[in-house]
Amino acid sequence: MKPVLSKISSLLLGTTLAVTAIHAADGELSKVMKERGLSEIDVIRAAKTYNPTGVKDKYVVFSSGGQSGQVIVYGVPSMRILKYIAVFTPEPWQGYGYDKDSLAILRQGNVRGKEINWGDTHHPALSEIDGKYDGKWLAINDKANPRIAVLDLEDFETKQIVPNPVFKSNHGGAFFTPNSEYIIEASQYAAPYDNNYHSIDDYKESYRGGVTMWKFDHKIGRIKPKDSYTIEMPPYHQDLSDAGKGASYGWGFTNSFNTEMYTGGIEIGNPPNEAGMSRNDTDFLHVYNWKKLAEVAKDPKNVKIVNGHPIIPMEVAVKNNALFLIPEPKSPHGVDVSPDGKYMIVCGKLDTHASVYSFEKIKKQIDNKEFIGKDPYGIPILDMKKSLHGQAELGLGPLHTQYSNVDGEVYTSLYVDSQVVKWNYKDLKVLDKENVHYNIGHLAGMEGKTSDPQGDYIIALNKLAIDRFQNVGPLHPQNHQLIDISGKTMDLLVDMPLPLGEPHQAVAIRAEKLHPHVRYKMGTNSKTGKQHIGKTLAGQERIERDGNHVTIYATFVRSHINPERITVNKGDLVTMHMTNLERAQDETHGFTIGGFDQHASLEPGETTTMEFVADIEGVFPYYCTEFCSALHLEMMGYMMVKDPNKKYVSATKMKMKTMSPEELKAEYDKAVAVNAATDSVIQSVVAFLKANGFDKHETVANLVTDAFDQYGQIPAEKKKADEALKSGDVEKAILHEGMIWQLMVKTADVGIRAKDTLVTKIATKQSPAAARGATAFAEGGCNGCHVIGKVSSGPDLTGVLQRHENGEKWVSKFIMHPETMYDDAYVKGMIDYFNLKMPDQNMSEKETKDIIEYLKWIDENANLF
Ligand code: CUK
Ligand code: CUA
Repeated sequence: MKPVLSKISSLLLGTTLAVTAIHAADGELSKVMKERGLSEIDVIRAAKTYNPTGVKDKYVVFSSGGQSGQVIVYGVPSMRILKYIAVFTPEPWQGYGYDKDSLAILRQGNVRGKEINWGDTHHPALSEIDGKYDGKWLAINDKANPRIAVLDLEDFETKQIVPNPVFKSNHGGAFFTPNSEYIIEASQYAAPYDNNYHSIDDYKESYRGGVTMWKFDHKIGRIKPKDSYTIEMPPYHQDLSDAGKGASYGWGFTNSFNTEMYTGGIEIGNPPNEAGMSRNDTDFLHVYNWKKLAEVAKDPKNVKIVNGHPIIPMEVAVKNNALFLIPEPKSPHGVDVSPDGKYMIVCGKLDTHASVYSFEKIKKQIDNKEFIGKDPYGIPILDMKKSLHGQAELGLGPLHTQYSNVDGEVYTSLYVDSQVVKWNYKDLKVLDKENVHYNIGHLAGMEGKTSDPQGDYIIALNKLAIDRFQNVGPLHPQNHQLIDISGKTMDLLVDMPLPLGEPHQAVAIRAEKLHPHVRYKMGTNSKTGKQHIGKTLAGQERIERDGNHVTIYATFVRSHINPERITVNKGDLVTMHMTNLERAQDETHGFTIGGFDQHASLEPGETTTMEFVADIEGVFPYYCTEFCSALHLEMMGYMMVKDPNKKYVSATKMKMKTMSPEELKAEYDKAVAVNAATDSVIQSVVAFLKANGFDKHETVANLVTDAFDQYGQIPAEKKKADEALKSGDVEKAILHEGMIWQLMVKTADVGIRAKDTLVTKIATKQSPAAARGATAFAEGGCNGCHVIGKVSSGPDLTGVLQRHENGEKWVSKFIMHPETMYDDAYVKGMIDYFNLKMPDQNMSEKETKDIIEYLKWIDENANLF
C-alpha cells in the first residue's frame, strides 16, 4: 500500500488538509480500492480528473450536439456536463422555441419558408482575435439544412441563425478566420444553386459546390449576410475547411471528395456512390484567397446574384489568381492549419498517410504561375509533390489533427484503428499510439487549432461505445474519452458517455477566458440584448384589452406572479409579457399554462413574451416551473377562459366561519411580533457582516446584494399592511405582514449563507491537527450537543479551555473519561442544568489531542461564531 499512498499524496499535496485526509484515510483508501477492484493507476487517474465539490475546471468544452441540433458544454478534466444550449431545436427547459422571442430566432432558420425544427450540428467554432480564442462568440453549422448559428458566450444563448441561400447541404463550417472577419461555410453535396429542378444528367453543368464567406461583425456578434459572398466551386463534394493564419493569413483551404463527379444509380444497376466516389487515387484540396476575393466581390460586375446572394464565378476567381487546386490522397477528410500557418495537415480516410503541405511551397508555385494543368472548369492545378513538406504513415483511417504546445507535436485520430497517434509533423516521426473505444472521429485539443495551443489534454470523440457502459438498449451513447498528453506517452484517463446526438467536433477554451454574466439588466430581451418592449416593473403590472387581443404585463418575483387571475374570452389572442424582477443570482422563474404547449424560462432581469390563442374554454392554472423558494408551489395563478356566447350562473357562496375581531387582532399582533424578532436576527447578521468587512470579498458582497434584493421590498409591503389595518381590514393586514415575513426569511436565508462564506474567508487557517480535530468532533457526534458560539443541548465550547484551571488537561480527561468526573461540583451543576450527562465517545488519546487543537482554533476565531 505504501507506494500507492505516497504517489497519491504527492498528487494531492496542494493543501495540508488533503494530506491530513489521506493520512486519516490510510486504511480506508486500500479498503475502497479492494472493494471496487481499483488498481494503483486507476486511483491516480481518478485523482487527475476528480473535482472536489466547489472546485471548477481548467477548460470548458463546446461540443456539437450532432443530430440533437444543440451544443453541449462540459468541463475538463472533470468531464462534467454543464449545459445543453438550444440552437436549431426547440428545447423546453430554456423555453427555446416555446416563447415568442426565442421562436423568432428558431424561425430565422426557416428554409424556403418551411419551418425546420432540428439540425445536424457538426463543427462548433470559437471566435478568434490574432488566431487565438477570445471567448466571445461561438458559431456552429447545421449540415442537413445548410445553416450557421451564432451563440453569445455572455449568456450562452443562440442569437442568430443564417440559412445558406444557395447550398443544399454544408459541412466545412463553421470556421472563423483569424480575426473573426469571416466564418467559412463550405458546401458538402454539390447541388444546383437555384431552387429549381435540374436533371442529374446535367450534374457537371448545373450542380455546384462552393465556399460561402460569411462576414462577421465581431463587435455585435452577428453575421452580416449582405456583406457576405460565395466562391463558386466545381461539383466535387467539398469537405472540411480551415482558415490560414500567420504565414497563410488571408487564405482558405477546403478538401473535397468525389472529384470523379460520380452520381450513383444503384437502383438502375450502377455501382453505388461509395465505389464511384472513391475511384481516383487523388482528390483536390481547394486553396483560395478569401481576402482578395472579398475585394473582388464588392464590384457588382464580378458577381452573379442567385437567390439574392452574390456569387463569384470560378472563372472570375481564377482570373484574379485567387483559386487553385492541389491533388491530395483519395477521399480526404480533415485539413488542419498549423499554429504558425506554415503547414496544412491533410488526412485521407482511405490512405494510411497524413500529408503535410507547405504553404511556402504552395505560394512559390502560385507566384511563379507554375501549374501542372487545369481541371475541367479551368482551375489551375499545382503539383502535389512540389507542394508537400512530406508524408507520414500513421495507420488506418486518419481523420483529424490537433496541435499541442510542443513545437511539431500533433495528435491525429485513426478511425479504423481506433487510436490516437502522436507524431511530429516536421520530422514526420510517429511517437506514440493510444487505443480508444471505439472508432474515433474528431479529437479536441485544448485550444488545439489556434495559434496558441495549450497541450495538457486530448479528448477522443468516439463514434461507438460498445462494452464501455451499462446497456441502455440498442441506441448507445457516444463516448468522449479524456487523454492526458502532458507526459512522454499518452494516458487515457476517463470515459464520458454523451447521450445526445453524435457530436462531431468539439472545441476547448481556457475557462479563465470566459466571462458570462449571471443576470440581465432589468427588462432585457436576451435574444436582442436590448430592452424588451414588454418590460414591466413592480407596480406597472396590468391587463389590457384591444378587441379580442389581450395583453398582459406580468412580473415574477419570489414567490408570486402578478397578476394572479386572468380572465379572457374564448378565441382571444393572449400576449403575455413577463419580467423576472429578481436580481439575485440563479433565481430563475419558469412559466407555463397547462394545455397550451407554452413554457418560458425567465432568468433574473429577463423579459420574455409568450403568445397563444385561448381557443378552449375552461380554468387553467398557471405556475412557476422552477423550484425558486420555499413558497414556490404557491407561485401560481388562474387563467379563466369564458365562452362569450354562454351564460354562466354563479354558484351560491358558501358561508364560511370567520374569526372574531379579538382573534384577528391577536393574530395580527403575533405576526408583527414574529417579524420584529426575525428582523433582529437579520440585523445581527448585518452587524456581523459590516464589522468584518464583507464588501472586501466579492462572493460575499454579491450574496449580500442578493439578500437585500428581497429586504428592499419590505417597506412597500409594510405600507400596505398599515393601510389595511387603518381601513379596518385586519385580515388583509395579516396577509401583508405574512408577506413581510416571507421576505425576511428569504433575506435571512441568503444573509446567513453570506455570513458562513465570510467566516471561511476570514478565519485563521486550521493546523492539520485542528482539522483532524474538527473531523473527530463532527464524526464523534460532539456537535449533536455542542453548537459552537451557542448554548444548545450542551454548553457552548467557546473559551472552554480558559474556563478551567489546567484547561487542556481538564478537558482531555473529561472527553476520555467523563464518568470519573460526574461528581465534580461544576460538572454536577451542568448535568442538572442540561439534564444530560457527557457520554464517553471512546475518543483515542490522539483524537482527543486533535480536538484540543480544534478548540484552540475556535478560541482564536471566537469573534466569528
Ligand atoms: S466530421 Cu464527423 S468525424 Cu462532420 Cu468534422 Cu470528421
Ligand atoms: Cu418562481 Cu418557482
